[in-house]
Amino acid sequence: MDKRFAGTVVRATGSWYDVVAEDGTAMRCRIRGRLRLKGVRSTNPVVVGDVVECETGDADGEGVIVEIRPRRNYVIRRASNLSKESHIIASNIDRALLMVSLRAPETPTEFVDRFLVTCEAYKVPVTILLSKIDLQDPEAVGAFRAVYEGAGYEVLETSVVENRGVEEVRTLLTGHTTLVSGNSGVGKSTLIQAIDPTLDIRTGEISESHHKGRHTTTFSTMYPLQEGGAVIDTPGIKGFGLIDIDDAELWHYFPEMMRTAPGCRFYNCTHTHEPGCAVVEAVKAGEIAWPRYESYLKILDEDEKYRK
Ligand SMILES: Nc1nc2c(ncn2[C@@H]2O[C@H](COP(=O)(O)OP(=O)(O)OP(=O)(O)O)[C@@H](O)[C@H]2O)c(=O)[nH]1
Ligand SMILES: [Mg+2]
Ligand SMILES: [Zn+2]
Repeated sequence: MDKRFAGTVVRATGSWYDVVAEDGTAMRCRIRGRLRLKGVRSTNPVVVGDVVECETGDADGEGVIVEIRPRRNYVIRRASNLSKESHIIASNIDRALLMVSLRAPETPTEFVDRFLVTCEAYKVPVTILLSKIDLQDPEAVGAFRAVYEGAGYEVLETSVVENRGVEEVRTLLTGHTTLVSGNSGVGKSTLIQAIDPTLDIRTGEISESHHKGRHTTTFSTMYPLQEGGAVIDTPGIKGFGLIDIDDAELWHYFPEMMRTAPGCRFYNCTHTHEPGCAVVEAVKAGEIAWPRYESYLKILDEDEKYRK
């Protein structure tokens, strides 16, 4: 291996990074201080999916990441509610798979909508995956599908215990780089393990009494798939705060509002109080789902205090 090489970050712990070079060799690397400074508003300057330049290291066999190549895209959230810092979940991905469970554990609607908004804003194609379908109430599943398919999203259903939908997900993943994200305990790692049983991934047990997921996956990891492509397993996230998205542009990231807004009387309509608002009319007529519009209003309202 040359002294300097390029590779992809396949595992990021915060203190060290596994980088796989183009020739397939893997090396554990650390980062140089100035990379930290560059990503000063981010809690994690180097993320899984990054293509980086490294130098082979010292006697201990570790490398040093000296440069991050420009990212094609990424998914980012506010590190915590009141923080000005951001956390990048992964970069250079072809698709995000948002795993949602309607119960055991329950993914809040607002979490789903915030994640979707971010994917729209950063131009990352996203597919919603309803997990643990064996545990769900069919009516709740139907209602969820109606809302999100109505907005224009593809919704898949899986049950790993009943082996339902797994083949469909395998097909979706093959040949691409996919980020799998969602709350803790929704079954991300279990599904990835089912997609490729040769992988060795730790999954969690949910305590029967209170259905609270334990955080099992602690580091983001990119796994190559046998049939081509790669999948990124991530630690479960609790909240999904938006960052760097202005109030005025928020509705651009709700595809159904984007389709309807050309009918509004005012070009700068915020779709809240204006007369002649086509979006509000569509909500009243049931053409735009109320929960989605409600999320829009909530995000406008709640995020205001964090954005200043
Ligand atoms: N009934 C049922 N249980 C499932 C299914 N998929 C996963 N589980 C269970 O859900 C629990 C959590 O699964 P994990 O795969 O560890 O969840 P995770 O999303 O990776 O969680 P974190 O790593 O904490 O983010 C485990 O006990 C799994 O056995 C499913 O399709 N049906
Ligand atoms: Mg996991
Ligand atoms: Zn309007």
